[in-house]
Amino acid sequence: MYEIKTDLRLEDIYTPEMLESMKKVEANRKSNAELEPRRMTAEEKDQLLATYHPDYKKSEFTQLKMGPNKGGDVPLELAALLQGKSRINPSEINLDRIDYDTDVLVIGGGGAGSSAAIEAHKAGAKVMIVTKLRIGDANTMMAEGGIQAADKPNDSPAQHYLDAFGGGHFAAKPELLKKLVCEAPEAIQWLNDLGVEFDKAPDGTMITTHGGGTSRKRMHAAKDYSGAEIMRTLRDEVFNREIPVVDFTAAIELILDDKGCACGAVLLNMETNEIRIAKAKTVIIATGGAGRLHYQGFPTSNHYGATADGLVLAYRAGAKLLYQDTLQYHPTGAAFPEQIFGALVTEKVRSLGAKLINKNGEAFMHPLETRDVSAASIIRECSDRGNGIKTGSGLGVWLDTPMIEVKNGEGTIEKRIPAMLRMFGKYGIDIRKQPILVYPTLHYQNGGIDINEDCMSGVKNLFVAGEAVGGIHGRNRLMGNSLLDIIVFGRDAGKSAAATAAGVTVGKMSLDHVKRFEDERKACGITDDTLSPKLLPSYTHGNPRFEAK
Ligand code: MEZ
Repeated sequence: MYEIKTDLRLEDIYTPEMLESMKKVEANRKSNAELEPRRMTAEEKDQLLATYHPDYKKSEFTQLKMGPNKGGDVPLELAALLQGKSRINPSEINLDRIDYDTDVLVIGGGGAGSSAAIEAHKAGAKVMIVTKLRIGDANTMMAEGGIQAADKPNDSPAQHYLDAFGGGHFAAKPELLKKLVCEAPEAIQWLNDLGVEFDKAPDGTMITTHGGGTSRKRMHAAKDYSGAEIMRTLRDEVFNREIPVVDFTAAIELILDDKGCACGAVLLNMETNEIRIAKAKTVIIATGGAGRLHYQGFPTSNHYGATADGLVLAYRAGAKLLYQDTLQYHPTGAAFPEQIFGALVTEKVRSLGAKLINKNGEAFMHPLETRDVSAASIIRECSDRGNGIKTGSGLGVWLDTPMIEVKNGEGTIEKRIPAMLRMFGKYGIDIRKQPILVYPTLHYQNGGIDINEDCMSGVKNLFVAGEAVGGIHGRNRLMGNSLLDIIVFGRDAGKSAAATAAGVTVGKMSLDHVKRFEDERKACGITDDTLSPKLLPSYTHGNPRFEAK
């Protein structure tokens, strides 16, 4: 039995206003637990999103002035980076001095990069991973609630497809989404065989739950440490295969050959500032998301290095982006206490039965609407409706965690969501007894680099996997489909990159595309000399070379 050790009394933790509101939540708990709030109609959802979802706030977006997506809308922060200034002067880089020579260069050491490296290695290619932090410092590690796959008798990939296609506003690229759902059962089996400790019933069948927008229980989990458990297993496999991993080394430009094919990267050693050159027959971008750009000032659930680097590298090399104007705000980021502001409160809390409650103790929405709808609904409750609860730095609504044990019995929280119990327990909050305060947090980049079915971008021999891809999920992603896409597309990118590499002879290596990009910047009158890729968030102090101007 987990104990919350604290000398704090509730009055030491919460404001009087919070305690007053908490009493109403407690008084209504039983009736709210029995209530089935109705689902919104399609029209209600559209109107809600248009009015309250951050993606619809026009003043936060601008049109790109240059590059393959010229004229397309992007968030202001991303525009500055996509049209930013290179960290190198191409004429100062000696491409004749090769530091690393490999068949497949994987940029990024998260779940997608590791899966890609494992499969490329299995296919017989010489492969290496470069990562600007350490292998496993990635959003994969931060994912909690689970991974989807339609592998139960009452389910099917077709059903999974319909859920995800609708949840993504019918905008997903059909061929990518089809691959995602059809290869999902095999992905789970692959992870299970590698050693992921999925939650299982005594007879060995996987325990599955619902997520927002799912019509069947298909969320497979390792308690609420699912991403960490998957990353642990993948990292072990990378190490077991003795795949070289170059830590603390960021890719700061791609290298193309004289035929315009990707053939390596300019690397920056983050500790010594030295430039290194990697030559490769094929390159895989698996650099993850962008939460640390803090779009619109939102806090984030993302890891420290999530700064959209791969999008910048690929864009400068000529690859098109898709849905670069759509972000996911996870409905339930921690809003209180301040020390964990923006941290992920897994959707699994709602899958297990906790409801979202306003300051008057009312369950104001169905807890398992899709994420964009849920986030917009919470924002509305806290803004125009005036039903939010004041926290130190803003507002939040209650997520009534004790309701989980009202519905499922004592012990459920410790057994199914121990990470949540511990995260709040550190601050004297026992989520078995007290509800928690939540508000949307920047969680996922729905858009990214456009790829074909073989995971290749618009630049030849440049493959992409994971959160850096755009189009798999459309304009909104369902819970558990990201841990799934890093495995499905990571593995496939690794296989495709290895197969392609077998037939590649690298031509003359060049950085002419970087020169051309700089010329285009000048021709378009771009005077903002923000350095990109960003590499680390702006609140980093220290080496000014890493900081955006
Ligand atoms: O897919 C996700 O983003 C995920 C599993 C997050 C969560 O709520 O746990």
